[in-house]
Amino acid sequence: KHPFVWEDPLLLEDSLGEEERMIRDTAHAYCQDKLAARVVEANRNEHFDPEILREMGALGFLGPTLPEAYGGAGVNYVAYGLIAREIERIDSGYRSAMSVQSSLVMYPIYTYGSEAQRQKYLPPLARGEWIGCFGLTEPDSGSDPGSLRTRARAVDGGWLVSGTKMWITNAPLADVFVVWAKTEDGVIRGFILEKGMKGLSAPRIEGKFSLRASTTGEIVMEDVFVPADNLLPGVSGLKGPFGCLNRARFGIAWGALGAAESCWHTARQYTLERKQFGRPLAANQLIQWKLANMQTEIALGLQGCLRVGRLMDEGREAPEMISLIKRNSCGKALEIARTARDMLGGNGIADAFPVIRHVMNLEAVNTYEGTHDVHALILGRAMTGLNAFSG
Ligand code: TGC
Ligand code: FAD
Repeated sequence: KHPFVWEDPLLLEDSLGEEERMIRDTAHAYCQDKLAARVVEANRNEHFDPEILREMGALGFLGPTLPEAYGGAGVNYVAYGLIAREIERIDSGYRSAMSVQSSLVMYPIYTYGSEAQRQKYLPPLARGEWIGCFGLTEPDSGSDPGSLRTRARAVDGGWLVSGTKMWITNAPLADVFVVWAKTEDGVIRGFILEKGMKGLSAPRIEGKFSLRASTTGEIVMEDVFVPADNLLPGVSGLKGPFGCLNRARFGIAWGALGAAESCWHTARQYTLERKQFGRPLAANQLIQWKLANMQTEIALGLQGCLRVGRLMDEGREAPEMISLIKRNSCGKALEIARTARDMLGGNGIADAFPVIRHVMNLEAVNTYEGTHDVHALILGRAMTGLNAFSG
């Protein structure tokens, strides 16, 4: 009989290359040594330390798939997913900071930007010296970004951009803002705004009970003059922001399972140690059934992420595949976190354990970058040919 590795039941490890394992080990060590110690206070105090992005930059975790010539690490998408999983094993808020910088700011500048834009912005973003944010969502435009109202009016030498973006990760700390706006002909274009531009502000959103270790804000733009050179020349239409979202959603699919693994391992250890009715909680059938469900969903979910990662590395991914794994990982991770919280009894609500923090975080992770239900509708449309978004 071959041995059964309970924490890696389908031997994901065997499917990784040497370089992928090395990157994963580096990420694991950094997250356990440097992030784990900070997260409880950060979560209690709703604080994100920008130094974290500089540390991630030094390790090559920002824009890791981009070429080294622009400060990237030139690694594949599977490696990017493995990094996201290790970071989110600690906290979804830290993975958010990495995802936004890598997939939603550096990726569009690299893919849709001019050579001058790449040279100017990518190296400091890769080092974490500059912080980026991505403004698509608005107060009246969330799941339906095509309805966005931010406007860019052509003027001599550039554009005047006006509008409000809502729920923007990193916005209050950001130096660089990738903002999506409609020009006078109604076409969506991407603009790079910089901190300090007249008419630009990014107030912080207070009182979140999810992703408290990540800073979230608005972007308020009142006739901000944006030079013509700051328009992203390489794309127009919704496929611009969606191209970025495909990458970020892929990272979330891996990351959410990292958070789920943290909850599963905590619940297993806790129920092995905690005795009630004269024996460990883990000796009860109901507890083992819950642990088996967690193990099964995580193992299967990771295989799906790995498969999509390999297809991305071959350039064969369809966006619907990414919807499938983003939806599956986030929904399953949230369910696993809630179950683990219950298994810890009263201790399940205390931040001495990571579980309640993961529960709270995963509520937002299940909502952002396309809600659980919106991804179901994307898959439903692809399966039936019928669009259920609008009547
Ligand atoms: P639809 O007609 O489907 O598409 C319009 C155009 O976009 C193209 N497209 C895509 N291209 C590449 N990848 C994708 N995934 C794409 N999805 C659509 C499409 O081909 C079309 O192109 P063209 O050239 O024909 O014009 O547009 P719709 O208005 O019907 O959209 C429907 C829907 C629901 C799919 C979409 O709007 C959606 O996904 N909504 C969810 C919104 C969302 O995900 N927002 C995310 C905001 S950013 C964020 O949350 C960051 S959190 C980060 C963190 O902290 O980690
Ligand atoms: P709505 O679109 O109003 O949806 C509300 C509910 O209605 C959901 O359950 C949804 O599934 C459902 N629904 C919507 N349409 C349909 C339909 N057609 N059929 C059935 N049900 C439907 N955005 C950015 O641009 N940049 C960021 O950096 C960013 N960071 C974020 C960070 C946090 C912490 C959060 C919470 C959000 C962030 N977002 C960001 C915004 C995020 O992408 C949106 O919250 C998300 O897309 C959902 O939009 P909404 O909140 O307006 O909800």
